[in-house]
Amino acid sequence: MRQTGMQLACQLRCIKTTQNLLCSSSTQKFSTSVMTLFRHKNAKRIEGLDKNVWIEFTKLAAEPDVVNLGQGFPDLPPPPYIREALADAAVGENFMLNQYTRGFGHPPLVKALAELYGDICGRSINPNKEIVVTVGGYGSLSNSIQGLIDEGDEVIIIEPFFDCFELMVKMAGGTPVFISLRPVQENVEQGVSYSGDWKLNEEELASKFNSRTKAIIINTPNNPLGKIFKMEELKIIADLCIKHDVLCISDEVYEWLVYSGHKHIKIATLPGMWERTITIGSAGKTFSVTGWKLGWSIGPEHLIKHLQTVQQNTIYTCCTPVQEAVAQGIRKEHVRLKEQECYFLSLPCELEVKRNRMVKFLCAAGMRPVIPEGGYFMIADISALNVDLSKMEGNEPYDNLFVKWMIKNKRLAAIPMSSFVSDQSKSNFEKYIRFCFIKQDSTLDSAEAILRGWK
Ligand code: IK2
Repeated sequence: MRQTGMQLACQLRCIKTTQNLLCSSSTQKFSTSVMTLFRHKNAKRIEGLDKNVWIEFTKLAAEPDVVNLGQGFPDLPPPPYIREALADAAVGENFMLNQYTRGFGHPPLVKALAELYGDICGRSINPNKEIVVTVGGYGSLSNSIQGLIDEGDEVIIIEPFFDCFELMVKMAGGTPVFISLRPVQENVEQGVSYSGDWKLNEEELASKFNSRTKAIIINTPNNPLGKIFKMEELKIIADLCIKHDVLCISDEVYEWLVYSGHKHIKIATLPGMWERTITIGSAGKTFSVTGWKLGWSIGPEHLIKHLQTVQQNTIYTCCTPVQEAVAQGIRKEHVRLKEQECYFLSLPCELEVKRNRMVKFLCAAGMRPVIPEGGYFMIADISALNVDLSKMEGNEPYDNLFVKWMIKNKRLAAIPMSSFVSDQSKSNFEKYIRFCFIKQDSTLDSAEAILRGWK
C-alpha cells in the first residue's frame, strides 16, 4: 500500500514524539535514580564511622557455647532492692511514674545526685541547673560533645580510650588529637605489670595544647586499662586546661570500682576546674544494671545548659521508672556511704577477688596481664603465646585476628585492644587483648578451664 505524503509526515512525527518520550522517560529514570542515590546517601557527619567494635565482636561472642569475657556487662545479679524499686515504680500505686518526667532529669533523681555529689565534691550543686540525666554514660558523652565541640575544634584524647570518644568527636566535626599512655616500667620478672605504670609524658601532653584545643577527654578509672589517674597526674592536666582555657570532659563511669591502695579523685574538685569540667557517671556501671541505660553529667550551669539544649532537641527525656529506681538507689547508698554494706564499697571488694583470680589464670596460660587499679577490665599481653595467625583472612591488626581465632578455636571471647586506640597507634597496642572480670564464678571457672588447658 502506498502512503500519502501526509501519512508519512504524520508517522514521522509519531516516531519522533515516541523517541522524545522514551528519551525523556529514561533520562528522568536516570536522574531519579541519581537523585535517590544522592538523597539516600549518609550525612557527611557519619562518613566512615559505620564500623563498630561492639557490633562486630558482640555478634561473634553471642554463640551459646562461647565464654564471653568481651563486652563490659556483669552476669552477676544487681542489688535486689534496686530491681524491686524499678518494679514498684512501674506497677506501684503512683501510676504517674509511667509518664514523662522533667526533661533534664526526674526531680527526685537530680536531687539525690546533687546531694551525693555535693558531699563528695564539697560544694553545693544545683539539681536543676548543674545536672542533666541522660541515656547512659554514652548519652552524657554525646550531649557534651555535641553541645560543646564545633567544626575545627581540637579535642585531646588519651589512648587507650573508650572507642566512642574518637567517633563522637568526629561526628561533631571536631579533630581528635591523640596522646598515648605508655608503660614506663614493667615488672617483667613476675610476668605482670600494673596499670599505674602506664603514664603520660608531660612534655608531649603540653605539646598537644594549642589555640584550637577546645577540650580534653579523660577517663578514670580507665577503660580498657584500669588506670586510676593520681593527683599529680590530674594536676598536670588541670594546669594545662587552665593555662590554655580548655574544657575537660571527665568520664568517671567506673568511679566506685577502685581496688585496695587506690583512690578515685574527681578532676572537677581541683582548684579552677569545676567551672571547666563536665563529670560523667553511669547508673548502669554504678548499680550493675547496664541495660537500664541511665547516666548523668554534672558541671557548672554555663556548660550544663548547652548539654540540656542538646537533650531537649534530641531525646528530650529519659525513662521515668528507671530514674525513680536509680534515685532510690542513690539515696540508699548515700546514707550508708562509709558502711561495709554500701554497694559502692562491697562491689569492688567482690571484684578484687575476681581480678586477682584472673591475673593467676591468665599468667598460667602464658599471657602477661596488666593488673588494673580500677574498673572491671584487664588487658593482657598475648605475644608470648606465639599463635600463628598467618592463615587467617583479613587485613586486620594482630589482636583482632587473635580474638577471632580464640573465639572460633577456644570458645573464649575478649575484645582486641587496638579497638581502643587511633589508627596510627594500632601497631603499638596489637599485642594486647581485653578481658572483663565482672562475671559469676561459674563463668570465670569456664574461662579458667579453657585457659589452663591452652598450652
Ligand atoms: N564510658 C566508658 C568509659 C565506658 O566504658 C562505658 C561503657 N562501656 O562498656 C562497654 C565496654 O567497654 O565493654 C560508657 C561510658 C557508657 O556507659 P553506659 O553504658 O552507661 O552508656
